[in-house]
Amino acid sequence: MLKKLDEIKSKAILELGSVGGLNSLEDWRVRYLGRKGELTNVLRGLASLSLDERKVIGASANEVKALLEAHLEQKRAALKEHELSMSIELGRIDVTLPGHPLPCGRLHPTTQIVREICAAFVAMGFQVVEGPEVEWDYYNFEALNIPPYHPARDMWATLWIDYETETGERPMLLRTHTSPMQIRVMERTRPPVRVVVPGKVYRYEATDATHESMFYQIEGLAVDENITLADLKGTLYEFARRLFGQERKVRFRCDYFPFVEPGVELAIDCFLCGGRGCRVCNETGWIEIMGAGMVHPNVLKRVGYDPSIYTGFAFGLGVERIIMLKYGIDDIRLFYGNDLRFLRQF
Ligand code: YSA
Repeated sequence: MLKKLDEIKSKAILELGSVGGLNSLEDWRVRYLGRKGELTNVLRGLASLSLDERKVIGASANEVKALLEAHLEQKRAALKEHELSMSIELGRIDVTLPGHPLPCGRLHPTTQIVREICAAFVAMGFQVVEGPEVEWDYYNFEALNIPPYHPARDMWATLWIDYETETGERPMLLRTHTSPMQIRVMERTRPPVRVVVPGKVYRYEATDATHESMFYQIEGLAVDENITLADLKGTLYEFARRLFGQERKVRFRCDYFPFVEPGVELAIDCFLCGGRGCRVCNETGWIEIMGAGMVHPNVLKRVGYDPSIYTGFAFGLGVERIIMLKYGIDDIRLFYGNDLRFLRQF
């Protein structure tokens, strides 16, 4: 049987040399390696041999099989290459034709606007920093002048993390706003401070046309000597002009946030109804895009800044609301619905 195997090997390799095309190569494969091929027949015959014979002849047959398979692959590659160069030579393949376009992704509209807004503030001298989405109660509330059980906590419907300290407290949460980064930045820098902080925030809220439970905010903070409310207004007017153009109406109104004094809210006239009132603006004609104010002295004291020397302003804007205003989108839920028909428009 060993002799037979040797014969098959020599004959197969000899014949392979004269194979000139992919079709005759397939005939060769069937003749030697196919289910009813010569080598397979030898392997089938192993069953009638003794165990010792089977070991020797089986190993040898497998060697021959591996060798023939390797020759087959080599020959196939060589024939394919030859056929390709012949096709090019004969003009059957036009190598000057443009290739098939590769599918190409793009930036999500939120990412695009986050970058645009940050660039507007960078041009006004702000730096961009980022911070954690899983936060401590201390940064999200307490250091921002919102002690435990303060009713202002109800302004931010909070998603708490199931983590308990040794004393039984549950101080970990998904940040409800980017304001905790005000504290983190001030803790590690001295004035002058000028930063913007883009990032995701989370709220335990029912969704509707203008509310999501996960959305993006951009926080802004400027602290130095002699900063006044006029600086805040000037900066935010300039931002609104850069992003929405000169003709958009901007409204400042008093608002309350425990970490500012005074606090304001900035709104822009509704893109859909032009200020007459509709479902997007809750019949008010205005869409609120950010909260802002002068940093509360208690917040400055908490991070070791002397409020008799330093003052500052801060703001926090909702990114998706800004995109809605800019492009006339009437439902915030479109952003994270993963509908490519919507996303491809940006
Ligand atoms: C206020 C004063 C400061 O000195 C600094 C920051 C702030 C903002 C404060 N941290 C805050 O979160 N205020 S807010 O609850 O009114 O949200 C800010 C903006 O986020 C809103 O003006 C709105 O544009 C957007 N927003 C709020 N809830 C939202 C939302 N966007 C989408 N879905 C929601 N559920």
